Amino acid sequence: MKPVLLQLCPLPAWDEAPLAEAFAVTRDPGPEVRAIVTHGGLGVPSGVLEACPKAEIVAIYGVGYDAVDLGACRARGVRVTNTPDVLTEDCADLAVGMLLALARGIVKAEAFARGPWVSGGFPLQRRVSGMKVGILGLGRIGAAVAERLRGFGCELAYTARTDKGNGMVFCPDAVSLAARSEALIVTTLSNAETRHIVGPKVLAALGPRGFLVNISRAACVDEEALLGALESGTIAGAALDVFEGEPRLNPRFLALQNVVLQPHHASATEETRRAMGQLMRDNLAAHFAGRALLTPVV
Ligand code: 8YV
Repeated sequence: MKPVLLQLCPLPAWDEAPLAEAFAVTRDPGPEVRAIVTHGGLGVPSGVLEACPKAEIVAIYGVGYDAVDLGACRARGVRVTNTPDVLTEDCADLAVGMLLALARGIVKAEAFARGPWVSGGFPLQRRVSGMKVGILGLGRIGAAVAERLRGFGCELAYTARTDKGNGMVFCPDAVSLAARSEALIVTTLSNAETRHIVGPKVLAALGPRGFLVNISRAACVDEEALLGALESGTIAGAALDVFEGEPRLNPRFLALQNVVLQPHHASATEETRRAMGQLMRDNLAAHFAGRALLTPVV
């Protein structure tokens, strides 16, 4: 008999078909569920583990595991896997694209070009090449962002748990990083330690010429403080791929001209989503074949 798999999130057809081959897929939690599939933002909502007492594994279609209660999984002996590495390059690409879009006003320029195009009417923008950029959290994605921005001749600094001795300027905390940065790119993990790590002090340190880019999680930024800073011009602008309460955005964002808003799609290319789906399914297959998990979190 096929093991029962609870699918909590929509998946592309190229994943749903092989999942349905290998598992009895259900959308409802229940006592017969042995595997749970979910995405990074959704995680495992409260009550689901309790409703699935025979669950053995949670396979996350995404790298972030902040929405899964790892302690509860450990206590129940539930394994957790995610999909790191395969999405690193896309996330870094989008972060750099968002910085370019924000600093160069690419989205507003497109609207302007569609008309009325008044000669000399589009305001001068800001240069990214050579910019002082701070990377908040130099993990895999942060390092890939740094690699790209080196090609732009940016002056790079970062925070991390330890000084990596990599030739970039190490800052011990987010405030000192923001103070030396014209753009701050949030690539850190989301956890209790990094919750609202970008708050009033960091925004003040970034200053009226500073840009913020967030491709991590909304929880890393104090959204109220950010909205206030954007509205008052305390910072120059923000490019955001993640929002509190997404997919519903705080309407205050929509009234702003100094933002670039993205629909949480840093990993959303066909190539990467295929690789994420494959890795997620390979982890499930390994578990049910009694082999070592490829990318275990727990
Ligand atoms: C996706 C993500 O939004 O990897 C993550 O943690 O947030 C993204 O890649 C998601 O998990 C896929 O729907």
